[in-house]
Amino acid sequence: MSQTCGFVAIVGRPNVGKSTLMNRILGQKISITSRRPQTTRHQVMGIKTEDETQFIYVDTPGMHIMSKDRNKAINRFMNQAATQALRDVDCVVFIIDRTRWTEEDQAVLKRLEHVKAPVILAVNKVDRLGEKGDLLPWLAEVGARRDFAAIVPISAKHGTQVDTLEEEVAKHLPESVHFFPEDQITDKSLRFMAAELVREKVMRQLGDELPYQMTVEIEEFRETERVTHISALIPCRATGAESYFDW
Ligand SMILES: Nc1nc2c(ncn2[C@@H]2O[C@H](COP(=O)(O)OP(=O)(O)OP(=O)(O)O)[C@@H](O)[C@H]2O)c(=O)[nH]1
Ligand SMILES: [Mg+2]
Repeated sequence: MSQTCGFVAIVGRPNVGKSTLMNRILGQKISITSRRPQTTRHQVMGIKTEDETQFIYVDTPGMHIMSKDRNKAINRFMNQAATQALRDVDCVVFIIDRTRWTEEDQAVLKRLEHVKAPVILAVNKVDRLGEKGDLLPWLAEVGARRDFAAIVPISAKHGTQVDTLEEEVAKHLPESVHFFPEDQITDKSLRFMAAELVREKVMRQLGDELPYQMTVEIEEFRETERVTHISALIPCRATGAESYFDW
């Protein structure tokens, strides 16, 4: 049997569950998640190889409407990262949060207008759907907004129907040799993952006290035979300290 392999962009507004979905599909934490919007800042690849099929998922920062606030540079950077992921992909998974359609979802849909690759709509967080009867009419309504290749209600958190979504994605992967070795699961280094995990813990533990202008720099990453020594610096921007950050 011939091999198939392709890139699959996971897009949507902040906080809809893109990274949770990628981790669920991969069966491990590749991309950090939190209750706060704008958790993902960089594109992260999650690679899944099953027999002759290789899926290369690209988790993206949430696309959002840019405000004229102090975070302008990072907003622009994150939107660009998300848009770039749409070039040359074989399939797009567009995620929304249940039946809550916002201006930002509309903006993402607009950005998908020129995308030639098939777009699958994943209606996420159905585990938290209040009125289950609202779903069917909503699927019909949202389905009229674009010619989606498929519409799949899922719960990324609990895994509901995620296998159905993967089957839909697999239909659009072209015949190709695999780009990555079978056992590789991401394009990111251990050092990057360490920084991301620290950032996730800070975001989760500090909640509302956390300033958005926070980053993590790994100062030491030293692997010895049994222990890896990691030290991280967590700069937080105070007023007047803008120049410290390159974003
Ligand atoms: N109940 C429920 N919660 C979910 C589901 N999927 C994601 N979440 C929660 O939604 C929040 C946001 O999830 P993320 O995966 O970080 O969302 P994201 O789209 O990657 O967000 P950004 O990276 O900020 O754009 C987290 O608290 C998740 O636990 C789901 O299927 N059901
Ligand atoms: Mg994310």
